Amino acid sequence: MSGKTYALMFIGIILGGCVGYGISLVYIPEAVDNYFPDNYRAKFDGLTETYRDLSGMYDAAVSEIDGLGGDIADLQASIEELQGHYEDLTEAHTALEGDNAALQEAYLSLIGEHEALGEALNETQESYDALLMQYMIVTGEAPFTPQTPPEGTIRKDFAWAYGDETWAITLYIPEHLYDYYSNKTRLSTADYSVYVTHPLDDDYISTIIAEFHDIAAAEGYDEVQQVELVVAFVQSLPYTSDDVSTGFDEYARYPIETLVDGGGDCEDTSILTSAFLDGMGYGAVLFNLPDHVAVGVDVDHYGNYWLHEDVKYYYVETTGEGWDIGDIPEEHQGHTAIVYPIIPVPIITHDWTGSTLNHRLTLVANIQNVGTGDAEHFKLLVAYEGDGGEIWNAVESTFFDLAVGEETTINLVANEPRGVHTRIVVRVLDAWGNVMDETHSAWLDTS
Ligand SMILES: [Ca+2]
Ligand SMILES: [Ca+2]
Repeated sequence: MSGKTYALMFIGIILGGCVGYGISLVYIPEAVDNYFPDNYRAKFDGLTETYRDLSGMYDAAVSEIDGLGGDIADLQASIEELQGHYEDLTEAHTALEGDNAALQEAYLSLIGEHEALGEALNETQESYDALLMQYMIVTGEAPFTPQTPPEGTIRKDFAWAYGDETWAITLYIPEHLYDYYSNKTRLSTADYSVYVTHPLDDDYISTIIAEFHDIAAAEGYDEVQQVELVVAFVQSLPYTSDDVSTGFDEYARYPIETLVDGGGDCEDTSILTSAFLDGMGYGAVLFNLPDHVAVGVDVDHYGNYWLHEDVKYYYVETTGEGWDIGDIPEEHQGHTAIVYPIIPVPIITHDWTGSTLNHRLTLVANIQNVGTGDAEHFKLLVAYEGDGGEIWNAVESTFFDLAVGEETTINLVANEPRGVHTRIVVRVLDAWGNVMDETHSAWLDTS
């Protein structure tokens, strides 16, 4: 054998030894134990354990991540679905907005049409009323079935001439007012102002005055022309004497009655005229003349007037057409007039019973205020009257007040005069001693 061969054999023996030793370390733990100290083995085992734990945790984390990935995919799908819904809703909302705008436009256009129709209706109504009035003026009668008046009212159409024109108004007079006034007991007074100052009709009278004001405003009338317009209206009402229309004479009508009845005689038309003029704010009075009643008005005019408390009240004739302010019909000229202002006044009525015992009269009187103003400091008087007008044994009550619509009972005792021809007289006196109401017994002869 050569040297080279020996060398190679020697290297082979060394390599084989090394490999054998390495194999013994891997496959025989005792070999490792023998080779490495104890604490290294324990550390190795601990690390191996830790590695296994971490590996388990890693696997669990991976599986969890997989699970979360699934959830994320689900959420993504939900988001996409909601996105789709949102887009659908947006589209629907836009469509509805469009519809709403179209409806709004249609609504506005309908409102416009409604207003135009309302206006056209009013114009038609006015034309109809005007035509009806013209027809009535020409023929003196109503041509068509008149429109149904509002419930509880009485329709009255009036037409009258003033200032080269014919004017027309239609009144719907509340039935309850007419019923109230026409059923009211007539007052025994020559002061017709209470028919004007009664308050129940004031609001309704104002609505008629508003119609006069409309005409006056449109025509630019001054004060005198406004009075003339109203006077011409009343003068155009037909004259109806009381005994023909009511069955008895001197039946005074409240303004509403004269309007519904369509006319009256002098006190009725004077009451109506003064109600209008007073309501319009003019100073107005009533004139009582022999067998006649007229109105006085405080305007700047010329002609006949009566002075009352330093104010000139120009005469206004309310019956018959064509009388100007200040004109007095011939038959009423040259008389004295009693002037009644249009102010609320008490109107007193009374009745009584009396009994006489031992020449002493016991009187029980019932007194009522049927006027429009309160009675203050009034007195009751009882006495015996001789046929020459002498007054015997007068007895007066203490003062009493009586508000509008109230009544009271008063007892008085008076001595009967002996052996005379006499009658009992009972008077209600105002605070100044004026006789407001008076009644008498029949004539009798005392013992
Ligand atoms: Ca009145
Ligand atoms: Ca009358």
